[in-house]
Order: sequence, then structure tokens, then C-alpha cells
Amino acid sequence: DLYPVRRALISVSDKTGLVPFGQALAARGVELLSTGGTAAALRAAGLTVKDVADVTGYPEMMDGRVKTLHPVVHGGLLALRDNADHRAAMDAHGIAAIDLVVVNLYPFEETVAKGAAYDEVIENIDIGGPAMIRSAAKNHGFVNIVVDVEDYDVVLAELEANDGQTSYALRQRLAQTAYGRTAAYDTAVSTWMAAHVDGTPRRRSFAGTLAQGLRYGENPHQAAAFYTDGSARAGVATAQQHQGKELSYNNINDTDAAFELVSEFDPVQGPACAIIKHANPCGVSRGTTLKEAYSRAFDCDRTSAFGGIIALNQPLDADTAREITGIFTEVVIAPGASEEAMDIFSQKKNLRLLTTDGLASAGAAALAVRQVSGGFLVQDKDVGRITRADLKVVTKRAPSEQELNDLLFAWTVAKHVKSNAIIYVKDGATVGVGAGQMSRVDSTRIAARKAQDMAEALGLSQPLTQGSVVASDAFFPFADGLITAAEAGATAIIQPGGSMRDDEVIAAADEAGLAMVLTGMRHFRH
Ligand code: 93A
Repeated sequence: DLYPVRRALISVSDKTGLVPFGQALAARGVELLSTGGTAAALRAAGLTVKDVADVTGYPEMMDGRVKTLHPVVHGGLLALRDNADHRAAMDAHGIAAIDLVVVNLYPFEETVAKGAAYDEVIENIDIGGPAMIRSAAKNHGFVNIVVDVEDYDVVLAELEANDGQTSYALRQRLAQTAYGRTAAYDTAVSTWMAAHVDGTPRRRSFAGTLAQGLRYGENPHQAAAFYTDGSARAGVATAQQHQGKELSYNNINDTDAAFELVSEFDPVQGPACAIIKHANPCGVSRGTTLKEAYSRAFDCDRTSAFGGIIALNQPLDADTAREITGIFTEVVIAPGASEEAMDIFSQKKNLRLLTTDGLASAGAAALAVRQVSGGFLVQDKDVGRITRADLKVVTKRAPSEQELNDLLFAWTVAKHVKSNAIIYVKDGATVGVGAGQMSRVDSTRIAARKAQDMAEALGLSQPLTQGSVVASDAFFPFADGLITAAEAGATAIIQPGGSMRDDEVIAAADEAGLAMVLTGMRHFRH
């Protein structure tokens, strides 16, 4: 299954690593063919290169739209070397075999990302490159196709080990990667175009690049891996890990939930901290200092916070780092960390510290995808936000200034809690979180019950739900949930409204002396 590499066609937009790779191939006696810019770069380094135009007999034309689209190129890629008819066709038409193709494509994704005009984006749709990639990959029985700079050394190592030949296993693996690349490229083109045409796209694809193989998935018997989508969004996908063992599947999922939540809180308005367990927050708080934000988030549910994942909206400082090391924590993610904080963490070998380049832009549009049997559901990510002006007071009593601040804080947290979500908040900190229950009244009870437990653990005379406010991610279908919240000591409620029984719910609120505001927006999260 070894096959020699005698002739290579190199056509790359990203010229990283090109010259040393070209030199190494030339040193092995491999003949080099190239397109304009690539040939110029190789020649500038003193290499001998043949122009593809000289091989095809046609100049690069139409602003480069037609360079390599020619039977002499594609015949050289696709011909089965051990097929007599194919060999006869090669001889009849003067086609020489091409054994190695090195192509990276016009920078379509980067052109879109920099906000280029429509026509410039169109010009950056590579046609000849993907055609060569697909031809070479189809013929991987004989041909090597390299689309990633990371594979230059892999190919050279095989040529070295096998006296100028590569193995079938390598060529097959390169072909798999190559089709993944062209699929991702066309995904990027199709996704970009979807934003320019009316209606729901009839065909959709998603693509990713392996970031990390994972030891296992949610459970040890499930294989898993982490793929990035190239969007370069600040968060777990692009964070830098400073210490500790590799993140697991569940760690990545929880770290994402933590960072997306804490990114809702503008650092200009002060420090904030979110602690996540099993994708739900078990404490979220603002503070006058980061350390205080962490401590108050921790005090919401100290039991659950054990082994949790912490996200901060400001760079980790030494005081906060010291406080965090008081209990076992899996991961801390923050937009930076001081030297001193890193020193403190280095004492805790199992604690992973991730730093990001800023916060995730919580309002940035994105698609959310969920798999179901036989397909997948696609929706806009929930980036809905409300302001004070959107709130409608429906009770006799209007919320106080303090209550309003807490209501908006609770509402923001509710968006990141699995439904049915009930969040009790006092003075800018959650004091009870009810998540993921099948009935809303149960979430209301569980959150209050947990607050009661915390009060006992902390030796408080009454639970912190006394004098708190409550957010509900969707309307109260009956008055019972609201009455439970009032019994736990809540004084104000924020919820979308829209239930058939809104009148009953409002009447119950008035009777209990609660202030209630409606958002007109729902934050289901299932
Ligand atoms: O415009 S194209 O779609 N038409 C082609 O025939 C063609 N052949 C190679 N673009 C084409 N390429 C691309 O040119 C390659 O994929 C590569 O990205 C780029 C290299 O051009 P240069 O060598 O001039 O820098």
C-alpha cells in the first residue's frame, strides 16, 4: 500500500510553512507545480517550480477564477494508476500523474468575519481549490491531499520513513480530513448566503474542526470529542488552560453555561460570579469586589457549589483566588488572571484555570442546534433582553428601586436556568434556585426549601428568601407557585405573563402585598 510521491501541486492562500515544506519536498526530488502566488513565494526562496499555466497551456484568467480547472490537472489527479484505460488516456492526452496536492483555500471565512462587501465575499469563494481537493481525495489510493499546515510534517515524516512513499492509511486519513474541509467550506458559504435570502433555508449543514478528543462523553461508556466551529467566540472553545488535567465533556458543557451566564453582567457595572453544577447555576451574585461576588454566590447553595464550575466577569485577583481554593472546584474561567492569583492556584494541581480574551458578547446573534432522532432543531440562540422600559406593573404596589434592580438581575439569571426556572434574589445575589422541575410550583418549593437549608447551615435566624424577589422564566399557570413564593418571604415577582389565569395570579399577588411586573418575554430553556 506504499506509493511514491514524485510530483506535487501546491496552491495555497495561507503560505504559513510553505517554504520549508517545499524545500523538503524538493530535497527528496519531488517535482513542484504551483499557481501564481504560490510559485512566486517558492521561487523567492530559490526553489525550482513549474507554473500550472505552462502545464495546462492556458494562462490564469478571469481574475484567477480559472487557474487549475483543466483536464491536465484533474486527469493527473483522478487517473487510476493501475488501470490500463486510464494510462492510455494519460498517454493520449499528455497527462502526467500528480501524487501530492497541497491546497488551502481562499480565505472565505475570514473575509466574511471582517465584514467585507458582498462582491468581495463572492470573489473569495474558491472553486478550483475544492475541485482539486475533491479529485485528489477521491483518488487516495494513489494521491495524497494536504489541506492543513499541521499535516506538512506528518507527510514529510512518512516520506522519510518509507523512502519517498506514503502509506494507504495516511492517504485515507488525509482524504477524510479533506472532505471535512470542503464540507466546512461549503457550509460557511451556504450559512453566509442564508442571511441574504428570504425564508427558511431548505438545506442546512454544520461543520467543525476537532479541538480535542475527549476521554469519554457524559458517561464513561460514551465516546466523545470537542469540535470548534471557527467562530472564535470568547469562551470555553477559545480559552487558554493554565493548569490541571484535561477538561471532560461535562466540564466543557458546564464551563460554557457558566461563562455565558456571567457574560451577561457588564464588568463596568461591577464584579459578578456564577457557580454552575450540571449546567444550572447554584449561585450567581454581584459584589463590590470579585471576592465578595464569589462568596455571596457560594452562600446561595454551599452544598451544591462543591465540585462546581466558577465563572467571573473580571480577571481573577489574588483575594478571590485565595477564597476559591477554600473548597474543591473543578474549573474557574475568567477574562484573565493576575500573576499572584495564578501562583495561588498553582498550589491546587487539580483546579483548572481557563482565561479568555474578554467576555462572550451575550447579545450576539448565533444559532442554537439540538439533535433529535432523525434530525435536528435549529433556532436563534436566546439573546433576548429586557430593560426597565419593557416592564409592565400589574399589581397595586409598584416595585421599589431596590426590588427593580433585583428583579432584573433575577430575570437575567432565569434565562440560564433549565425550566421550570424559579430564582429568588436578594441584594444582587441569588438566594434560591429551582431548576428543571416538571411543575413550576415544585421549582418554587425546592428553591425555598434549599434557602431554608442554607439558613440552618449558616446559623441564620430566617432564610434569605425573606425580603427577596422572584423571577419565573415563564408565566404562573396557577396562583399556587406565586403563593408559595410569598410564603417564603418574597416581596416582588417578575414573570412574562400571558396565562389564561393572569387575573387570578395578579389578584393573589395583590392579596399578599406583592409587587409584580410582566416582561412579555419568556425564557424557556429545556
Ligand atoms: O479562483 S479559483 O477558484 N480558480 C482556480 O482554478 C483555482 N485554482 C487554485 N481559485 C483557485 N485556486 C486557489 O488559489 C487555491 O485554492 C489557493 O487558495 C489559491 C492560491 O493562489 P496563488 O498561488 O496565486 O496564491
